[in-house]
Amino acid sequence: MTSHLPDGSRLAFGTATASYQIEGAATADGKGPSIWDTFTAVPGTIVDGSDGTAACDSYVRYEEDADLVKGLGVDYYRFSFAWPRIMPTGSGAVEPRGLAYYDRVVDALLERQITPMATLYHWDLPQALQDADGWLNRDTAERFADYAMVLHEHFADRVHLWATHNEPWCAAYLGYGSGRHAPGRRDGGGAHRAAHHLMLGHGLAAGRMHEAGADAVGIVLNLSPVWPERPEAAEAADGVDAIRNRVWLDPLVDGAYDENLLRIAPVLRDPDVVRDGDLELIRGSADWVGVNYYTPARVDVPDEGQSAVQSYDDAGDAEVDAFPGVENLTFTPRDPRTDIGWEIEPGGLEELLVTTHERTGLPLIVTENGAAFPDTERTPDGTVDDQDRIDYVRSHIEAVDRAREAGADVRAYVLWTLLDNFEWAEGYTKTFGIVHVDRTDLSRTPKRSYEWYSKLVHDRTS
Ligand code: PNW
Repeated sequence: MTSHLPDGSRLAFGTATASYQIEGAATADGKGPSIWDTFTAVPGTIVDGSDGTAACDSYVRYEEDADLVKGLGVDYYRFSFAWPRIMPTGSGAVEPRGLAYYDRVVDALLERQITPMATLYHWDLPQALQDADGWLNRDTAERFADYAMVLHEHFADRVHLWATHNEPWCAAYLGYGSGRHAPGRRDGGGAHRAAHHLMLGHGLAAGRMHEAGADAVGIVLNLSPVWPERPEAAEAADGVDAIRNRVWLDPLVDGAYDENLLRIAPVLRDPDVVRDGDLELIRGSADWVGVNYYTPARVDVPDEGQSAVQSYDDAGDAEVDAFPGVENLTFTPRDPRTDIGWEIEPGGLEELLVTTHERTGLPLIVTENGAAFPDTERTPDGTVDDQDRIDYVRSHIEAVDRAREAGADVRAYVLWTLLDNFEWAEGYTKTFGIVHVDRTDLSRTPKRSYEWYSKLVHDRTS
């Protein structure tokens, strides 16, 4: 039986966005509030004080966006559904105007021969579910599966390639551990509990979608190679690997959490949290794994006498919070780095794809890869001349090619992102787009990286 995954005969290409980051129209057509609407309203949460109220106005400009995707010549467009547009309070009544918006988006793609790759959850949880404790509450996993089935039933005739969650690590550890993302809680134990409930939601949704005939249901993970700086850091690195990578892959592959993870996350030993049958349900529930890769994690522990916690990013902070007694962990990226401080190391992607394929035996899709750089250089005609972004993407596609040659079953490369958009806690200050979006009139202007990617895709797919 042929499945709806790209077949891998050549590397397929795509580009990606996410609902809250591009749509705007925060209250249009019956949409309920999400945790990101609530979180961004709290002073101090977003570096420039911005929010997704306008974002890129893709709720209105989706046809122009679809034309831009078409111009790239890519096979796939990865986008996400906003749960509170479909079910304004997270459960119960379905909002037909929300479904109608995604009908327009999906049809615009199909008319242009672009295959939709749909993510069910890219972090915009309905606020009503957060009022009942969000991902700390096991019931949210059940509500997620119901929501997944509403979308599957409505779109199964046109959408065949599905991802349940995007980066549950961010939802759990940034949302409930460091508090840098919505809902802004700071509680390491809560982060691990949320992680389990996210995986449970994935397992429940995937199980029901499979029963209804779906054959390409995956999960998108921000896995990361974890490299100890020296032998003394090996144990700390193992702990980071546990909550970056194994907490997702072990239940998917083995239906278990390993001993080292359970030591770091004792809440996962609680039989009221991880109930009988949960892990069996999650095991084998994914047809493919999406890998989002930006940078490796270099872990060190300070020498005797030095005690300062030094963590370079949100990721580090979340893990420091989640580790009881491991406050001496450090994450120090090497140069060169992108504008967001993330080390540029394409070798990390090659290694990650090879090890993730070995670990899971599943088809892989690079569901996100890209770079934030400021739009300072211009060509004489005013086009953003983002050679640094071109170099980043080129070197990472070469890493994917090497991983495929080494036997990793990588089916597609999806560039993050089509449009400069709302970059979460960074607001509009960090731009990952291959299309510039003017913040005053939201007009779109392709950057040089857009022209470059379009040529690469045309050369490799024709
Ligand atoms: C991912 N961190 O977010 C998301 O899937 C995208 O929505 C986002 O725009 C993209 O990567 C670029 O950031 C992340 O702090 C946000 O470790 C933060 C972290 C990782 C991923």
